[in-house]
Amino acid sequence: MRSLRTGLSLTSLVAGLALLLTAPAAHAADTPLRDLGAAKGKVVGTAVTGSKLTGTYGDLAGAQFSSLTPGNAMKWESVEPAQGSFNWAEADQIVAFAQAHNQQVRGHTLVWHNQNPNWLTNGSWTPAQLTTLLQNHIGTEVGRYKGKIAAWDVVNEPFNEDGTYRPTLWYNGLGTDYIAKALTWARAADPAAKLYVNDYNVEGVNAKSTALYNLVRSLKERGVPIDGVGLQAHLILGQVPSTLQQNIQRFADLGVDVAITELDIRMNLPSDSAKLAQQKADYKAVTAACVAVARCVNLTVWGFADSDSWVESTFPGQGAATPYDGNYAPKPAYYGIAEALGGTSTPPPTGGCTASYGVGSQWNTGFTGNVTISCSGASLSSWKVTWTYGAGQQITQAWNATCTQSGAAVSCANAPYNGTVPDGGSVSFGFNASWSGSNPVPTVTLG
Ligand code: 9MR
Repeated sequence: MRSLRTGLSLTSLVAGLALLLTAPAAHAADTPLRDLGAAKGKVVGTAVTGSKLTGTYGDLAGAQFSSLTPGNAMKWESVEPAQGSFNWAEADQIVAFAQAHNQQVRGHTLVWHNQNPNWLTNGSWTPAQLTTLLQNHIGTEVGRYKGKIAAWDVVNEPFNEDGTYRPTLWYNGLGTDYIAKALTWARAADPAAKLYVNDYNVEGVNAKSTALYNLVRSLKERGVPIDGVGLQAHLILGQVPSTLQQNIQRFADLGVDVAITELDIRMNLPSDSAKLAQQKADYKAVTAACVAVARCVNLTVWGFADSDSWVESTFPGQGAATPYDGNYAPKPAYYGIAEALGGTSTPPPTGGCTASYGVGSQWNTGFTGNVTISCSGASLSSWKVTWTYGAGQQITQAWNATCTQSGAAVSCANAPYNGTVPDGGSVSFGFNASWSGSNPVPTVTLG
């Protein structure tokens, strides 16, 4: 409660609350994805970064999703950066957030060739040492979160594109049996967690997914614990594999669950309304394929907002791969997921432009406000935003817009230089105003 001691902190707290309430308000009536998914027997998840689980990002992560996957926090380099020295802070934080929001956690990932600590990658290990290292790692991490993880991506990305085994630290040292061993150790450490093998480019029927299929079949024949396969689904616009549902079904028929674990659909930038409409269709097709197969239990996006995606830094010139834009406004893709889960769409599926009102800071007689106009699947060449103040607030000065107030009615139009709001972009303006008594947030209209 230290932040309540000073007036300044109190006003910024009030201002922060006003922003929280207003940012997603344009679509407040939409049923959250997690509820739509529940009605279809599907868990809907997102990858998250622990430090961002606050403000609008935290609100959306908690409200829209019923499963969280730590994007990086549970990887070996994160949890044991120096041998024997552990850092569980971000992973613990994400697990606690999930529990507070009645969400599952997908643990990601125990055995991988990437994001291992240097001491492990650069070490020279005998097979016996590697066995001990891996067994201890799995026992320690799975044991720490025993009872709190719905599913573990035990082994990540074991295959090459042609379906041969990827030559990793683990494969080179221990042979193919590292997979069976890892699964067995994970089962011993948390018998309730579902155990997955996870890979990319295995969404359609192809050489790599067939190798995964053969692995799962052989593990089951040998009695090795395996509960599911993760299809990462890092897809390219317009390229959802036509055999996606068939592929999900063949794994289900083997007797394992399927999860879409890391869905994103990237496009060449900049985005425009045609690309966003295609992306909506693609998200809808992937979701529908999962809905069509009962054993497809979880659909997880790899970051829910374009500003939090790995794509733009990894594929120069590509991006806009997630269901929310960089201002946390839902894109057509969001409505593609929602519709495939049985939800209805507002606003129109082709997208549109919205205005949101926020209070930046507030003091005893005045406050600074801001309005952001965002477009997704549409654009503007000029704009006007109107609202009615409910408690006598009075605008005294505005910037980046021309504002007039008559009684309670406020009307703000673009300045000569900022009428254009591109598809996928936004424009903001600010103002100072007076208030007394209360300062309720008005409903703004873009017209
Ligand atoms: O989202 C992760 C990103 O922040 C990391 O920099 C990257 C490093 O490899 O890993 C990303 O997540 C990957 C996931 O763990 C496994 N499948 C591919 C994902 C995207 O690279």
